[in-house]
Amino acid sequence: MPAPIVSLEALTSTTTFDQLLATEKSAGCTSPSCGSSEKPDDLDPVVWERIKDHPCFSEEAHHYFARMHVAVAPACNVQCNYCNRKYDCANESRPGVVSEKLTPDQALRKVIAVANEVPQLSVLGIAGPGDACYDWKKTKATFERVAREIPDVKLCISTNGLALPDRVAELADMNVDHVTITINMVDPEVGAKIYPWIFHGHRRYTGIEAARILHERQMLGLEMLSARGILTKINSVVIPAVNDEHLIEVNKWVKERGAFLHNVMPLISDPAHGTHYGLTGQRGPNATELKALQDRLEGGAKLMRHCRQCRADAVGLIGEDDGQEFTLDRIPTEVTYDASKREAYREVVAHERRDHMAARSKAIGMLKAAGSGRSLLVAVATKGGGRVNDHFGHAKEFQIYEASPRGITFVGHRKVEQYCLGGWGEKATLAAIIAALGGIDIVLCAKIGDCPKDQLADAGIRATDAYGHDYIETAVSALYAAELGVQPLAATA
Ligand code: CLF
Ligand code: SF4
Repeated sequence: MPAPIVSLEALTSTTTFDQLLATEKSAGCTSPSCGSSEKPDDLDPVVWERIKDHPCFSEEAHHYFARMHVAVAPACNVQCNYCNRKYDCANESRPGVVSEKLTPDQALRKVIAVANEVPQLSVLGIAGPGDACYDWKKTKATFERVAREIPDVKLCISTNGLALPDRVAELADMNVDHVTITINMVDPEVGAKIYPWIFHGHRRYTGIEAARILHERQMLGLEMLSARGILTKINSVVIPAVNDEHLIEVNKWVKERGAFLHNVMPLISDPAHGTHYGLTGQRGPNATELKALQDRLEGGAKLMRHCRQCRADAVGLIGEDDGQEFTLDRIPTEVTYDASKREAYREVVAHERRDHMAARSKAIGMLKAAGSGRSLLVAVATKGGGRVNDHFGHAKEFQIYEASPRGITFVGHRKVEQYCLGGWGEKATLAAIIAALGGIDIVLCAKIGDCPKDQLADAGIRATDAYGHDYIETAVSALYAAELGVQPLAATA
């Protein structure tokens, strides 16, 4: 069996989340160089209950809970210019072949195996390759089997929306409470540049007519879901010079039709993927362009900023992918669900989240009281739990927070190569990490060696491990106060 992501030997009712994580991967870098949680104030309690364990629908939940995808529905009724079907569905994943397509029975076996080993698991998603609503029989059979065996796993789908109106009633009957629709346009003229054809009502449509039908079906599906109170997230692929400006209009349309979240995600395009866009040199947006668009969309439909464009067979916390540990050949042919680890984990998390929420409120209050117009961009190395708890050299991404008088906001993530491998830091990797951290004021991590710290300093980026294992918001507010001279900065900064 694959190793559990969290060591559960350590789980007791008094175990804290960070102690629990600290039992994992605790060997430091030896290179010298190298449940009933509180709801956020701005959310309706009923909505909070529905999203608090969903790592995509709640940014706060993604520190604690994991999703898994099963690739059971490979058929698709739309052709997108960013997809060539040999790869994961770009609706919900980064390009990369799915290791294996599964039958509903195989999918059930995999979900049970993951639930037994990954206590953070809270959501099962069907998110490509293909369309979950079009390849409906397999989607439905999978959801029915999983709901019977593990009723508390949330069911979630992603769809291009064309077949969605035909499935809304059944989705509601199956208690599917979270649906993602990929909506890249509300103007068929724009749509014709993204979709060469669709297949609908037993016939194929092309050009503007295809885009018009897709648009009408997407809007209808969204309205039907909203009318039934099902939470919707809209994913939009940002395609520079094709729909980037147009997404401001899309954001308005989906907000008016009750979308809960809008996730604008960068086009990933590479000739090696063999997609139309890849082969014709259509580029995706860079990080600055994406952030600028997200900032322009503030005030419209609420934005999701913590998406990692995960694979269609991803397993684990968002930002991690342990899918390769759960391929069919690595799980037993007979598996029986054991709820004990997930239940124990939830108890620990419930306690931890209450504590975290209180610390967060206090930290944000402090920031607001400081009354400065300054803002600070902080990169955090974390492996979950909302804490500064990863070593600089182990991080594969940094979570980026902005501290300002408005509060502390998660603004995105920056992916990096792991600097420290086998106890030694790689010079070339460090240069790439420093480049990836451009514009960051301060890096927070649980441990950092003198060499990377000095080189970061040379590039104008400060780094500190003085707040190791603190809550992220507590650490960020302390840094912010220190910047303003309200209190001294911790010693090693
Ligand atoms: Fe999967 Fe999508 Fe459900 Fe999440 S992913 S079907 S809503 S459970 Fe999440 Fe992955 Fe981004 Fe999707 S991070 S790509 S938004
Ligand atoms: Fe590919 Fe998904 Fe588009 Fe279908 S809807 S063509 S699977 S990206």
